[in-house]
This record gives sequence, structure tokens and C-alpha cells, in this order.
Amino acid sequence: MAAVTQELGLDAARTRRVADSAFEIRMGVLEQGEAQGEGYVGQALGIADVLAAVYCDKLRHRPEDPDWDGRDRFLLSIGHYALASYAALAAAGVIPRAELQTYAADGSRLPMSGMKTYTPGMEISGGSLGHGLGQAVGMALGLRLQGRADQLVYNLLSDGELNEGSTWEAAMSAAHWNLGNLVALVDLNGLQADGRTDDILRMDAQEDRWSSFGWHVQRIDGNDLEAVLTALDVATDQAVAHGRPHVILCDTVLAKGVPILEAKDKLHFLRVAAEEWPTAKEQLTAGYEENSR
Ligand SMILES: Cc1ncc(C[n+]2csc(CCOP(=O)(O)OP(=O)(O)O)c2C)c(N)n1
Ligand SMILES: [Mg+2]
Repeated sequence: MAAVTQELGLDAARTRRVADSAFEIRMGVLEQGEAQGEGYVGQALGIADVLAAVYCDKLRHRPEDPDWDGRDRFLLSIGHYALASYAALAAAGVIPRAELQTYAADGSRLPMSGMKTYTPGMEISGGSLGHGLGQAVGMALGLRLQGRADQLVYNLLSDGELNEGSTWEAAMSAAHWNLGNLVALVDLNGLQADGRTDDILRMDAQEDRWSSFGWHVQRIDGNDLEAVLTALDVATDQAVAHGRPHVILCDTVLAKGVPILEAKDKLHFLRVAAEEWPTAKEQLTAGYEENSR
């Protein structure tokens, strides 16, 4: 990793720090899955590198004051990815790590689908797909109207949400309003609830689609931390009050980093036998140590 980092001009200590956070996020995802015996674990492991780069490097926020007015916004439109956000919020110090044990339990602040009113640091409620980008457009425009376009709005959406007309209405609006302070991150994990994304509604030429809607487009391997950091740097360096909105299309691998889970089918929602969780954690740790050498 060090050689590639140098070649890209990234600071090695920075990449290492974010890689540590990605490991912490993945472990937090497994801890939540184990506590509940099930959950949307596959997509959370897949998007962990992107969330580590956003929450533990790029996002301007104050962990001890999640409602700080000067913060950047991170909107999770895919409510079912909430355990990924919770693990990221714990890694960023917004919620206590031990609280991850309460994932999806009665009375918990960490419901199975992300809710603004329950969890510190959650900007919107998810669950009904296809609404996140529209809300992000409203927030980015609102911040600009208040003269605060230096505060960025990030929105993580899924490839399933690209089937929603509302996503493309929002994409058109963002370009119409020249929202250069908006960064959309799309998790292209190739899967939806009922099958492969390509089988349900064709998803080809994503770069061309976004670009024809007026967006600045980058497509990356979303599990390559250097690529993620570089793409985010490019997007945020070019973030301006009036300009093209940015989309980073992230190809990710479901259950990345945990071979026994990667090998499963029905990865949209995983039920895992109690005895498999310790193996999953061991595999995650072994892979991380291997990559850290
Ligand atoms: C408007 C709306 N339609 C349908 C659903 C049901 N639903 C929940 S998750 C999901 C899959 C969406 O695709 P994606 O987020 O890409 O799935 P994943 O990658 O997590 O498997 C669907 C259709 C929903 N929550 N909201
Ligand atoms: Mg998907």
C-alpha cells in the first residue's frame, strides 16, 4: 500500500489512519450483526472503505456536537445501510462503541433502518428509497442561499436507488442549480433485494448517464482506499458555490474482507449462524494484518 500511496502523492500516515478506521468500521459491523444474529451486513462491509474516508478524514464535523451548524452533511438515503453508518459514527467518536451492541434492539438509539430522530449524527431518516438525493439537493441549495456553500453535502445512495425516478429528478435539479457543493457517492454493489441490479433494470453506462445530466463524474474501485481518498480529494478540491455537482461511482464487493460471508448468496440480508461470527471476525483481522505488512 505504501508504494501506491506515494505514487498518488497521498500521505502514508493518512492512508494508514483511514485503513485503521475502515477495519474498525468492519469490526463494528460484525459486532452489530453478531448481537442481532442478522442484518444488512454484506453491503455495510462493502462500503466500509468509503465511510472510513468520509467520516474519519473528509467530513468537517464535531463528534461531541453532532448538530454543530458549521458541519458538512452526510445523508444516508439507504436506511437499511444504517449499521454501516453506526459503525462509522462510533469510529468517528460520535456514539460510544459499546452502544453498537444495541443494534436493532427494542428501545435502542440504533434502529435497523436509519432514523434522524433516534441517532446522533444521522441527518435524515431512510427506509423509503430514492429520497436521499432530493434532500441533499435541498440542503446544498439551502446552504448556498445562506452563503455557506463551503459546507459540503454528501449523499450515499445505492445502485437500487438508481431505479427510482426521484433520484434522476434530483440529479437534474442539482445540475440545474449548479450545486458544486454536492457530492453523491453511489454504491455499485451489483445487488438489490430481489436479485442482481443488472437483471432488474439495466445499469450500464453509468458514467455517461450522470455526465449527460451535467455532473462531474468519477468511477473508482470503492474498496481501494487510495482511489477513494483521491476521488474525494478531487471532488472536494473542485467543490465551489456555483459549479457542477460531483458523483463518485464506487464499485464495491459485498461482504468485503470476510471470505466466509463473501461466499454466501442472498447477501442482501444476512442471517448468520452463531458459531460463524467468531470465524468472520478472525478472518477480518487476519486479512487486515496481512494487508498492513
Ligand atoms: C421506495 C422503496 N421501494 C422499495 C423498498 C424495498 N427495498 C428495501 S432495500 C431494497 C433494495 C434496494 O437496492 P439496494 O439498496 O441496491 O440493495 P442492496 O445493495 O442493499 O442489496 C428494496 C427494493 C424500499 N425500502 N423503498
Ligand atoms: Mg445494491
